[in-house]
Amino acid sequence: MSRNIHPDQLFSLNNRVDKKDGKLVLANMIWVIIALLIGGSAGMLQTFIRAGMFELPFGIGYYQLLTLHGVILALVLTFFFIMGFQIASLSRSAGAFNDRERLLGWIGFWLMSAGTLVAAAMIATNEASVLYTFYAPLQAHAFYYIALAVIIIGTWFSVIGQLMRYFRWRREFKGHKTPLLSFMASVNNVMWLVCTIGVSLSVIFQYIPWSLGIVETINVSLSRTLFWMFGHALVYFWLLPAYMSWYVVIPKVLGTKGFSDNLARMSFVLFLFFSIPVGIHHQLTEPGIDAFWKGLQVVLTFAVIVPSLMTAFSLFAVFETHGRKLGATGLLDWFKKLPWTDARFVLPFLGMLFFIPGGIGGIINASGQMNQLVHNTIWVVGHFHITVGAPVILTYFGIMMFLLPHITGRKITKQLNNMGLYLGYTWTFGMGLMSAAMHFAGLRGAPRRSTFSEYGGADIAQEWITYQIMQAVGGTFLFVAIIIAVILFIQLMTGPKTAEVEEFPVAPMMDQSVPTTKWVENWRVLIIITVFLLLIAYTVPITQMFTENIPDAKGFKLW
Ligand code: HAS
Ligand code: CU
Repeated sequence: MSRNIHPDQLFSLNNRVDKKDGKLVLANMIWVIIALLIGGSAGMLQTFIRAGMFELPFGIGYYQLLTLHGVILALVLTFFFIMGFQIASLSRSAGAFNDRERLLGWIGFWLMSAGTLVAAAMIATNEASVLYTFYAPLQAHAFYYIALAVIIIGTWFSVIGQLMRYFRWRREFKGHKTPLLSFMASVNNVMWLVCTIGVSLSVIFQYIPWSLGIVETINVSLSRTLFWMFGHALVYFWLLPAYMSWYVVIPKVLGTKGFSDNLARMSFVLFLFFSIPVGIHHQLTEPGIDAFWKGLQVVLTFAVIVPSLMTAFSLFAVFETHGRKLGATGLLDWFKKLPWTDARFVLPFLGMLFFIPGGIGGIINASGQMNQLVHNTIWVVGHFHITVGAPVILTYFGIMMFLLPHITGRKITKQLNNMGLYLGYTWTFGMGLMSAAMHFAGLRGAPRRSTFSEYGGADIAQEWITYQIMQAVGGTFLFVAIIIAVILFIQLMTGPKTAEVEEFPVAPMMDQSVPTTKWVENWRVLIIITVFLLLIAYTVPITQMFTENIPDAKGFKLW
């Protein structure tokens, strides 16, 4: 195709998600709705149990329910959403998938579905109450680990199909910068392929042989380190689709341009570099890793805060310039000019507000000394509910508001828009209350990953009760919000079809026609730097886990 095509023309080549791609997107989104309902119900019950108000019937265990909650929400819901949204983003910005690329998406979808069903069966039969982090030496049934591996392999198929779509665009429009959304999805996908290597090696060579009884013991430090090499990048794998929407979708919803294409790409590249070599910040209190390497990974963790600060800066810039264009004067008047009745804006905006304390909490966690105080407490649970449980999920909801009608040929009605607003406010109230209570209880020493106990009537445990009741109230509001969400999403997909179809908003950037810095799309360089940083951060600590004489552990089944 022509090299001389004008960038503005390229920008508006595709206005819709292709119909066949849309089916694949929808299949993924249906899993999201199912997972939300099951995982959310489990969550509410947990808050009741922890408040000492409820006991599970039929011999169901607390940790069994907690495993279900974590796996279904943190892995299943997010993975299906991310695959669906990224496929839609590529199809919308780069153009329809070809048959081969789409087939990979479907194979991925079916593998992920099969893995999910087997993992759910293992949890339901109480063979895998080991939580979503599956820390050794707790030992689940081999099928649980195999099922998780199949889910990950499913995402690889889908991701490779998406990357093939992106690279086909690059060949077709040689010399032009790729559409921003497609570039962002590709960064997330490459990060995913690199970070999942560690956990896959651990599952294949450690967990599966050990749970099958082929070997008797497991190297615990190694398994946890390989898990977190993936586990921290995982949190950005959840976050980056939300950032895609904040950079590209939100400005269009406001009716304005995004701040900077070059800045957005740079921020994503920094995520690629720094998301993986930081996993040890989850193991700061663990033995077997030298203080020096913990310190180094803490420094790298502070580096990965920078692209989030760049994102916050871009958002403020967009909001302020937009408000001033509408006539705002004074320091903060622009705030009033934001579209407060549009659910496509309000849902993610509430998420952004959550991310301010969420980010601050992350920085506290990452600070070595303060981590000692919070690590094993429910503070950390509060932290991840105001990161993945609010900014990320509220933005996912905001995306589903337009994506579901867009691919099924409908429009958001006024009534559904209002339901979206109620969803946002109910969720915000519930999550705000629950996670604030978790943070405060954590500071008073309330443990994480534990069921209700009065600890023999200890005074300190009495202090936690009020917070636990607040958590249960918050959990109830969240459950109400989930019911609203499920009804809303079903209506968005099944209402009467309309002649005019809801748009998938994609904004041009203020520097849209400026070419991008060359190396930013030089994937060879990007991957080399990513792997290089990974090796610097992990080679010595992992070598020490093999060479130092720490005994391996046999498996435990404590439930
Ligand atoms: Fe975290 C533990 C450090 C971000 C998720 N984290 C967890 C766990 C999860 C999780 C799930 O260093 C627990 C895992 C487990 O099961 O054990 N986290 C950080 C740091 C960041 C961070 C430094 N975490 C996240 C995100 C997550 C997430 C994002 C999910 C999506 N986290 C930790 C550490 C631990 C940890 C330790 C281990 C704790 C332990 O001891 O176990 C940073 O990336 C945060 C940077 C973010 C910012 C905020 C930028 C703000 C923005 C919004 C702007 C708002 C606007 C609107 C514009 C600097 C972009 C405002 C408008 C107005 C008008 C006001
Ligand atoms: Cu982390």
